Amino acid sequence: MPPETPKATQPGVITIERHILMEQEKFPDSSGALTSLLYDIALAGKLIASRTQRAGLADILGSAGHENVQGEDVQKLDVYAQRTIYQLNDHTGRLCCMASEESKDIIPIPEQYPNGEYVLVFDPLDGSTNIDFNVAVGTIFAIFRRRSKSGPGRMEDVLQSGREIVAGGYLVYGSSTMLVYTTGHGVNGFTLDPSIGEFLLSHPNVRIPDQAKYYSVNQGYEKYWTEGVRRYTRWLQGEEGSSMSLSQRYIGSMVADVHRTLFGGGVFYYPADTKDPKKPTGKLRLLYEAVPMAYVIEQAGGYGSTGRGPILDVKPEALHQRTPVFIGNRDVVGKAEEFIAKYDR
Ligand code: P6P
Repeated sequence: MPPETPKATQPGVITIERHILMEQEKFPDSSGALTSLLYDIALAGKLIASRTQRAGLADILGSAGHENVQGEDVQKLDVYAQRTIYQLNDHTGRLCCMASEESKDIIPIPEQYPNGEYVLVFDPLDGSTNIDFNVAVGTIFAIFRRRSKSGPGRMEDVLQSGREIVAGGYLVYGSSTMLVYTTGHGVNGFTLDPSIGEFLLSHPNVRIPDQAKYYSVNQGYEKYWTEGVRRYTRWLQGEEGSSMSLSQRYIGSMVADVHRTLFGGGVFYYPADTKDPKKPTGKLRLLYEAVPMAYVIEQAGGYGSTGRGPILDVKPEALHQRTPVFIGNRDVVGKAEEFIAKYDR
């Protein structure tokens, strides 16, 4: 019996490059700059993946021996990821500036290169403290159009709310390497086939499952939470008059925890807590962690909240501003807002 001839309408293998081009065809007047920018991010992902997959073999495990602007110990892979993303983007003429978790100020385009129309903000290697334990880590990114007319990018080009975002997504370096992103027309997931070095479309039109399955929070900090967050967590555990019956999962790597929430359903949260007076609104950063993840989850039918309202509505006042994060199924995240409104004046 000869193999069935695939129907003409069923496209075969779709690489991320081909998918991005297909997306671009929907916008005849597009310049192609965003398309090329997304290519560059995919290429950065391949290079970073190649290092993370063999981190234990090369001398790139462990600390780089200095702290970043967050006061966190920089890992050697952090440095590699930051440098890779910067070097792939500093000369292309597509960006007017960049911003990174690893850099105190905005990152200008070197003066010998042209300034472009876009801004790239990113966390080069989120969860990097887990690398030495072989736990999944990731890269998170968001792309905005510049607001200033021309010349070098300025802080006003970077401090934009999530409502202005043009594209956002993440790479997760786990049991496989995936790139999940959206340009505002749904979410698509691509899996890296290391044998050919291509990201192939593996999860088209991703939607968060209707049924929540997991709740994901660092329960070790419960004593630092507000009453509303404690009662919300009881509700997730089937108390406080709830019929919920969820499993608890927490990896301690935001990209991996949000990725499981997106594909498995449920909620990931890192609430405000009193653990560190310097971080009263929790640990996660608004611009290059919460916003891209909230954008992806909302494009997949979920919701991203600060606990008091949409993450995407928040206008950043500072580059490394932190925010409480509740991301997942809209109904489950909405419940967090109810408990916080009721118990945390
Ligand atoms: P904690 C990793 O260090 C990170 O920035 C996020 O990826 C993760 O969600 C969070 O911190 C984990 O923080 O306090 O639970 O260890």
